[in-house]
Amino acid sequence: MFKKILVANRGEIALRIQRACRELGVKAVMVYSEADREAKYVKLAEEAVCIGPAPSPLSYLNMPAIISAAEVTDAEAIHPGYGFLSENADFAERVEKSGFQFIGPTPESIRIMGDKVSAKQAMIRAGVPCVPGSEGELPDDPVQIRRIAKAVGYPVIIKAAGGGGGRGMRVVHTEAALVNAVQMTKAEAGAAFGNPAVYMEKFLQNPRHIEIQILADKHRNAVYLGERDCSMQRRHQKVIEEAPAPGIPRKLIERIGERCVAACKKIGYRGAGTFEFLYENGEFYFIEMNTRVQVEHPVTEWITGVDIVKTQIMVAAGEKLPFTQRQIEIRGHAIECRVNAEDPYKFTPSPGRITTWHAPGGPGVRVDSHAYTNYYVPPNYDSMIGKIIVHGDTREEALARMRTALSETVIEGINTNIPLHRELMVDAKFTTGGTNIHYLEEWLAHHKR
Ligand code: MV4
Repeated sequence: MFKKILVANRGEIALRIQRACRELGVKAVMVYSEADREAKYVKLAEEAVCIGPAPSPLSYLNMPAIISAAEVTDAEAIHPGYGFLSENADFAERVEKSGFQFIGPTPESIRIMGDKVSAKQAMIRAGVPCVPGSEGELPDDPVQIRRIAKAVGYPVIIKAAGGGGGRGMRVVHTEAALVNAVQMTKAEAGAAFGNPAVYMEKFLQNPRHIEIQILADKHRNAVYLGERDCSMQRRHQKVIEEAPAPGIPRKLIERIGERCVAACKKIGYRGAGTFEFLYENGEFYFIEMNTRVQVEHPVTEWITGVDIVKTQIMVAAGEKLPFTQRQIEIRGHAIECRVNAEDPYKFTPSPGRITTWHAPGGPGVRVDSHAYTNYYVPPNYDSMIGKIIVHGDTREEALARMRTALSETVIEGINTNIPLHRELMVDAKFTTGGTNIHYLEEWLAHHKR
């Protein structure tokens, strides 16, 4: 096992990784920007290094500053968390060329999954079902583009190979609009991602967003840890996640989970990863793979009993996965509410000083947050200030626990989306389960204030 790890992130995930290090008896070096001097995990740290000013390009995205911090503190490995440099293949490569272990997959895996065309081709080869569409990048020839769309069937969606997470996509309903839409998406993709390549898929109208969590070691062992339902989202930002996904037969999850595991083994994947699927009419369609630990990992930790962050560190150190697929059992139901510093209905950011912070507690309640009374939420970063996660034997018990937890939560001094969560936890459609990716935005449109 490593003696010392550098945590190249901020906020609640920096604290989460620090906790995993403590449990493993590994020293954690925290890095921080000038805006994060007062962060809890910096105060709790035995070692912390300032890596630059508040703007993330100068600090959390500053590769030389982060690698230098690892060098001066004699860290052996770097955990990138999520966001920032976590899915940057060049960073992973520079980390390894500097003699450190990157806690994540190989740069090659990150690069393949970062290009959505090569990711899809890898998944098709590995037997993972994908959305029907163009085989690879779209050609320039309008005649061929029309022929492909006709074969796929309208509506279609044009997606940038360099996009992902909802960036660089366009839905096309008619042949008349097709070629122009392709050209526009290509131009935007070239400007935004430095890669004009686009591909085409059948546009699924009312899918759910279901993802499969996997963990793999360096010895070609891999397991899936069930699924998460992340359909409750607004503008591609997840708001509520839960596991298991309501109403999806276990047999279907097992089938797709086994496909994901086989794909991991085939491509030599290692570390934590997530296969994102659209789920419609009883079928799974792969769309993207995330090569990092995700915000919503705690719901999976709770239904499986697996510590995903500790396991990431163990497999990066070369250890074998400490469990087999047969030992993974799904128990109960978990729900996560993301707590954002924002207006709950207008969604404008609400940074500033938290004057009161009362976190909820009791049976089946977990709070992952770096915030505390008198903590100043800096305006420079993402508005998520923490997560409330609950577990129950059943979904109904988990919902009741979340309602109780939200009723206990007091955050004053800034606006948060807690009032929105309180309303959603008693919404008839959400509490029934199985809402699709459009539900939250439709709900918000009908609950204007
Ligand atoms: C789609 C789709 C419908 N059909 N692809 C958006 C984020 C990116 N990961 C993929 N996205 C979508 N791809 C096909 N072929 C609809 C979406 C989509 C979406 C997906 C997951 C969660 C929320 C979403 C919101 C709008 C659109």
